[in-house]
Amino acid sequence: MSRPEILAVANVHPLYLKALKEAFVVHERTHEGDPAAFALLAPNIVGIAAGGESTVSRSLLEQLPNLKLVSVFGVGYDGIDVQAAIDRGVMVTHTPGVLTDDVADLAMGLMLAVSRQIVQADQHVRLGRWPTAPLPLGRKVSGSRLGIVGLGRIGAAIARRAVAFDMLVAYTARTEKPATGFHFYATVEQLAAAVDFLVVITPGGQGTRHLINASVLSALGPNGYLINVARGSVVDEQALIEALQDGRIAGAGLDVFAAEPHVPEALWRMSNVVLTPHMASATHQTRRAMADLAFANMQAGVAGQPLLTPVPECQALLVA
Ligand code: NAP
Ligand code: 8YV
Repeated sequence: MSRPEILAVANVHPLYLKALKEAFVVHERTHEGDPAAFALLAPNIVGIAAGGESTVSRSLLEQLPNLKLVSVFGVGYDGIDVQAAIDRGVMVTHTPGVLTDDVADLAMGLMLAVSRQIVQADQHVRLGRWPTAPLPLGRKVSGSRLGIVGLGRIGAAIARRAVAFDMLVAYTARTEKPATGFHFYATVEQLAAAVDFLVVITPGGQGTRHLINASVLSALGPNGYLINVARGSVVDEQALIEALQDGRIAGAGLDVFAAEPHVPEALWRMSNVVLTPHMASATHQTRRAMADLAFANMQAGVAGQPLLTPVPECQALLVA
């Protein structure tokens, strides 16, 4: 029996691709590389494999008359036109939960790295400066005030870690969560004004675009640190660079950027900034779990079986 055919768009992780290739015929970015061949094979495509940073547009979806699902390797799916998929009866799945711990760990790591100057301290030792010059003092994390923008799965995991650091946790989200016992602020600006560290962990997309703007950064203030492990689009990057240059905030820990993999050179030069290449979920264990879940969703969707983790918009459809 012939194997079902899948289209892999840009940014699909190799572990996920490997699993797919064992079960399906995988066309890798054929729509970009060979449009003529793609036009011929498009009616055969039943699944799209994507990553958290992939784009799946309405126009691509419209070219695939027999598509059943888009299975995203990642919890964020802001690059997928979910409404266009739903309009065509196509389901979208993602990988929530399995990466929560890793992302929360990296958020804590960035907070510690930037405030305790771990990167500069390492250079201080390696460059042989220890015998001759003291390292400037850092900033205490334990017992300080943490503001979390987005108290979902990952935000809550960051809060649990912060409680163990005796931090005073507050948050903002679309909805208040009284059961958490943490103080809720209705706006990001109010939250920023009340904390020492502001950690951003919302989805990307239009709903959160530039949620962190110049006013929020000014409210965070010259002793405040911004940590972004969400999406680059959530922060106005130019406003952030200016706030750092002017000393309007103390520093930043950034895992995500507006135009990845390109990071503004202005940020490279700043010693009060720690930069990582969108790697919050990049451990062997978690990437394996993400690949397994994305693959299981693809298998289920192609076979017409119940999906393991449809995105909330599609869950709502399945329930209705
Ligand atoms: P989640 O459980 O859906 O949580 C999202 C949270 O964001 C919710 O608390 C939600 O509020 C809040 N939110 C949404 N829109 C908002 C807005 N306009 N203003 C304020 N808060 C808003 O998702 P998750 O599993 O924690 O993942 C969150 C995001 O992290 C992903 O979508 C992805 O973009 C990012 N991420 C990044 C990496 C990385 O490698 N750096 C890895 C994984 C995930 P409500 O609770 O009120 O709905
Ligand atoms: C991944 C992510 O790096 O899950 C997400 O939303 O941003 C990360 O876990 C990405 O999805 C890999 O494609």
